[in-house]
Amino acid sequence: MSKSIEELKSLTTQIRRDILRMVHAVNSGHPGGSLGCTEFFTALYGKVMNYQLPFTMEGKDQDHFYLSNGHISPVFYSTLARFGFFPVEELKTFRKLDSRLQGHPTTHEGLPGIRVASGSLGQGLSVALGVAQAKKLDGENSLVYTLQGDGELQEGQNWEAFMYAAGKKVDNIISTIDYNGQQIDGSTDQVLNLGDLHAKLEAFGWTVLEEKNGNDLEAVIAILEKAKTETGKEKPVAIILHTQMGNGVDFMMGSHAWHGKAPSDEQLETAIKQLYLEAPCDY
Ligand SMILES: Cc1ncc(C[n+]2csc(CCOP(=O)(O)OP(=O)(O)O)c2C)c(N)n1
Ligand SMILES: [Mg+2]
Repeated sequence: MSKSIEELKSLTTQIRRDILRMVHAVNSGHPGGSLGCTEFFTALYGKVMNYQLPFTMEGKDQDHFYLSNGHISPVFYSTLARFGFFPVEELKTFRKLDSRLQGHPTTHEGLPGIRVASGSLGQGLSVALGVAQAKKLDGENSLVYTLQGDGELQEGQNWEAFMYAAGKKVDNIISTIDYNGQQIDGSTDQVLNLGDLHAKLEAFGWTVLEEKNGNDLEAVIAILEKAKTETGKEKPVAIILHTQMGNGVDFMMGSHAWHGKAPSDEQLETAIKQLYLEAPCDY
């Protein structure tokens, strides 16, 4: 059943609460990128993507999503749970031994919603392109969505995939880049400047859209819907989505420091107060 924008906005707050609780509980994991991509995931699973439950690996005649920057698994797992792929209770098992919710997504545990292992950066787009081409060969009209980190683009396999997608006219893919300007060791500018990413992707033959308000749910829905209208035109479609690492928690925002660090007990308490919900449904 389709949720209203107001319901989806509350859900982004709930997902942020989940992310912090999951990472805090095991004192490990990646809150920064997760908090920054919360609107993207909510928009995708709440409004934009065509999928059915129960989940099937093949997902015939359905849109698929591939997370390439697998370290932001907390936001992926919380989104899947909140949209009914598996019980919310299971978020408690994040990063525990024998859990289906490994620190980086894997497939052999059979967690509904996960179609590829990720965490070794750079591979997701290549995988998704294969799926997109298979869907075309099967005569499907479905779309394939991906998410990559901006720091992740320093991994060379992405550029092979960008070239391949345009060269083979894979026009049923919408590939979003989490453009938060941060990565594990500092800003992307300091570590390895991406230069004019928009111009580079265009030069590689992609249709490139850009959204400066990647933490505004309505703006994210709108840019994804616009991207859909650009599919089927013999060119792959990219969205450069400007987000803020750590968005929603004042002391985590905009710094690489929270790329992969858990909050202390006091920090969790402070953060949760900032993510107020009248009727939180914490697990
Ligand atoms: C192939 C590979 N190299 C290095 C790493 C270690 N690593 C994990 S996350 C990360 C930073 C990625 O930056 P970005 O994609 O911008 O993610 P963000 O910090 O914004 O969440 C690195 C280098 C990895 N997981 N895989
Ligand atoms: Mg980044």
